[in-house]
Amino acid sequence: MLSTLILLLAASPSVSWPSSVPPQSLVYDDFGDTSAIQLNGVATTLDTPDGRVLRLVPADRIQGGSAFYSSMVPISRFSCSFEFRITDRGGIVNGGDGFTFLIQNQGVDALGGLGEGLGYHGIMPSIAVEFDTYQNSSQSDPSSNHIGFLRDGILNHSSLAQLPSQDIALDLDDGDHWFAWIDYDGATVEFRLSTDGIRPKLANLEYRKHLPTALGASSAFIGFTASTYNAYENIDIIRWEYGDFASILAMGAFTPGVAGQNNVAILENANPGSQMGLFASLNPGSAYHPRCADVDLDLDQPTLCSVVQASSTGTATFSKSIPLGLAGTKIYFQGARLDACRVSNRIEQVFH
Ligand SMILES: [Ca+2]
Ligand SMILES: [Ca+2]
Repeated sequence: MLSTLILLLAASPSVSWPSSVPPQSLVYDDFGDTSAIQLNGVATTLDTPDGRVLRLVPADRIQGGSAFYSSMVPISRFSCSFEFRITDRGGIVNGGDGFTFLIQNQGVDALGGLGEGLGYHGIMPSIAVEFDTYQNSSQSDPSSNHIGFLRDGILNHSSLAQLPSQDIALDLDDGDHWFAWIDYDGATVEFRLSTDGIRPKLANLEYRKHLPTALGASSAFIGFTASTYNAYENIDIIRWEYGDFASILAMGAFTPGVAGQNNVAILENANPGSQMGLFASLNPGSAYHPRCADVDLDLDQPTLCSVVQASSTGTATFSKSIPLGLAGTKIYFQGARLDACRVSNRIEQVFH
């Protein structure tokens, strides 16, 4: 009977970015307004088929650019995500050199060494993730297409032996849209990557580090660096979001809790404007993993049965007509933000 309910209520999950700015967060759906961003070197904004993007470097020789949010932001815990696209690769080999997302406390105008330096070389103190599209033997690069953690302006993988890196099968500079997530829970930085906009269940890379100690402060500048040399490509950031890690979502029981009637459950403390999903199952899960909203629910065989957009005050209201046939059946529900790592408490509901 529940499966019938789920089919009736099913809605396709959609990836969406918040359209409003929650407190203490930054959300750039495009870069039409960069008044709060410091652009360094050749970094600029440009109208493209993706809208007005942040172009870190153009497809030309020996270029370097960086961009930082002008104000320091809290780094004790955070969730960051962005979309990027690398186009028109050319020059020697097949495009280069790549870019970094970094957290640094050198200054808002920081721009490091070009070419193999990714505009990052020498920036310290800092922690970065690299999107490296050119293999430099002098940096012990594992391939011409890899991601990795970097620190303190050092790019040499031999010197960074304790920091994880990973070859990527698809070319990062293949001209397609790519999506990245960097989450920090106060202990471990997790780095995820996908081409479909769906946040992967498992992190590509993890780096256990106390960032406030590494950065020398509980706040820092966040942004991007990029460079070219004799290989080049356009490197565009299309969207960017940074905010507090894992807001606590709270979902209450359905009211009036009567089968055959319309029932309402309210989920609070969601990110304003974000897409919230309601999941249902006949069984509770065996483990609780509150950091993986999109997949790791505390439900066994959960089904997404409703998607709503959170209000400007962070409330999502799920309204469901519960079939009479479900009277007396215990159903487990959980709310989750669909494009990030946020899940609510699990509720148990018996409709009378
Ligand atoms: Ca390289
Ligand atoms: Ca590298």
